[in-house]
Amino acid sequence: MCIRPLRDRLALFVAAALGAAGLAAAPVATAVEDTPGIHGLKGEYYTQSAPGAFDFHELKATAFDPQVDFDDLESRLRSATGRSDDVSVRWTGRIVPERTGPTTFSVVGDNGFRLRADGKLVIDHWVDDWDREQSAEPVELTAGKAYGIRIEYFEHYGGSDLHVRWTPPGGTRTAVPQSTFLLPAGYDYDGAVATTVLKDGRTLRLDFAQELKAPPAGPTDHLRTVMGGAAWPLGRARLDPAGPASLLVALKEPVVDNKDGTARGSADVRYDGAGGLSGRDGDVVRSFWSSGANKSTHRLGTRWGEDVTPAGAHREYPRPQLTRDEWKNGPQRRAGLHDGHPRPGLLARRPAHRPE
Ligand SMILES: [Ca+2]
Ligand SMILES: [Ca+2]
Repeated sequence: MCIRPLRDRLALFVAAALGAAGLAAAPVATAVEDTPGIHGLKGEYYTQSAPGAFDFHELKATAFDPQVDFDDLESRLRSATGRSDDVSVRWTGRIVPERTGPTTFSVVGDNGFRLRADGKLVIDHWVDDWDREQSAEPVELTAGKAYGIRIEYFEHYGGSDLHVRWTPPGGTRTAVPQSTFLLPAGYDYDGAVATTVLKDGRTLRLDFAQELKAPPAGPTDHLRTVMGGAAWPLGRARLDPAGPASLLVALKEPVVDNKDGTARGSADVRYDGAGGLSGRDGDVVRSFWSSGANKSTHRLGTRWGEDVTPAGAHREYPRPQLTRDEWKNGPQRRAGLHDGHPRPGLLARRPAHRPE
């Protein structure tokens, strides 16, 4: 869970600390509310007015996005807007760097994008292409200060992905981590701030920025979860014994993934606000749409599967499904050949129109 309260700290919003190289405008400090910070961005998903318009025509859904590092946006765009082409997304919030010094942002995606930091356009690639990474000029950031950030993106057709990265001072290029993002000032959000498919592949954990009351029976009727584009059946929900700010939801079918728990894709969770979830203070949790990592290590396989490699086939690989008392169709096929007729299988593979 990535909640890092900003209590007891007055974050400053410093205008003009970012922007075109060489600009040295006097910083304009603005107080940010002294409340716990929720790490993530507000994502607004729009349909475009026409194919190829690349505009923000009709707002269809608002999401909490922990970060902008999507390998495949298709199912998310469809879930938000009903379609996965001709869609635009705007993410807004603030970024609080951990190190002071020159910081380089870069973005790569399919299709166009632009990035504003502290109100200044630092990457402008509103271009209908894909997989051409764009890097901004390094900008001077100050650790602990909050800078406004806005990422805009459009998907035309075909595949869709987007990765917003940075190279902090003395660091290496990585996806901008969730821990550095804050929601926009004044945006009141009380939904899940992290959603994770746990290692067992059978549990979905929803983390909140507040402690919850024990959920009533059946709140999962009001939750909808999509894994890899497929709606996933849910069981009962309960408070996490490790902490009442998390909800554990049983998955009726295990989510299959790789043995390292690092597979691509995400868990996509929507709550309609009517399932009786409430904070410990009694405030009802409103509807939300969130997403997060799939860390399942559950794999489909036999108990011998881990022993077989390309270089070491199992000598006696058990095939119980091929055990039978007698072979029932062998004699008929052989009988056909003896009679001078081809086997039925050979007839089926003959081309429909053979040259005479
Ligand atoms: Ca698409
Ligand atoms: Ca595309």
